[in-house]
Amino acid sequence: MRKGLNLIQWCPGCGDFLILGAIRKALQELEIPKEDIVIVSGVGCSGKISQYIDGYAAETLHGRAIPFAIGVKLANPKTHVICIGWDGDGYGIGLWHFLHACRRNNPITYLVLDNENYALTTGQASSTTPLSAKTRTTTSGNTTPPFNPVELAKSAGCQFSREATDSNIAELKELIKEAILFDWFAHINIKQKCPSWKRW
Ligand SMILES: Cc1ncc(C[n+]2csc(CCOP(=O)(O)OP(=O)(O)O)c2C)c(N)n1
Ligand code: SF4
Ligand SMILES: [Mg+2]
Repeated sequence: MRKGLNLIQWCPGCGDFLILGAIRKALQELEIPKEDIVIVSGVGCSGKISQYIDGYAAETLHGRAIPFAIGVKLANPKTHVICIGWDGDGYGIGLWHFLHACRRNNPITYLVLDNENYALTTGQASSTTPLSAKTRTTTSGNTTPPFNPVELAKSAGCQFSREATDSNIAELKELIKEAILFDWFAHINIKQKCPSWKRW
């Protein structure tokens, strides 16, 4: 795929810019040859993020990035497969893939950009929207309790599941490096700024 032809079209102030920077820097510091990197993304505002990172890229379907990523890893176990998802993508429509990957301990890195809403489709409530938050689908305040992705992952058997934020990029970069070097399924839930829709 020819890269660099797709301009980034995220809103000003979006946390995706910082997270992209942290992923790029982590890979650079680990000195992994780009031929050994496969970035697999699902669908969300930054679904094209796989095209902005040096390495092979696959932009897959909403909620279906994990099975695709596992397939890549099975076909070529030497590659570092980094799967990128979002709260609606990975904790909503694709939730069961996440839980089974935790249970099976498939050796991929799974980064979830959690802005606590369905941003690309204009700000509906997701599985991580806090109680009382007003969204396009919870106009009087959310009454459905969110789940905690890290606790959920651990309860499904995940041995590496951490919480991070786009407010501390140095820490996030180090955590991403740790996750990539972990031999089995490694999950990071990254709390992400979304100034356009997340107003809580
Ligand atoms: C199978 C399927 N269902 C629904 C959609 C529509 N859709 C596109 S993005 C999206 C939600 C995105 O929310 P999230 O995954 O949290 O990513 P964000 O945009 O917040 O970064 C939905 C429902 C789709 N693309 N494919
Ligand atoms: S809607 Fe939110 S997540 Fe999407 S690009 Fe804008 S700020 Fe980023
Ligand atoms: Mg989201």
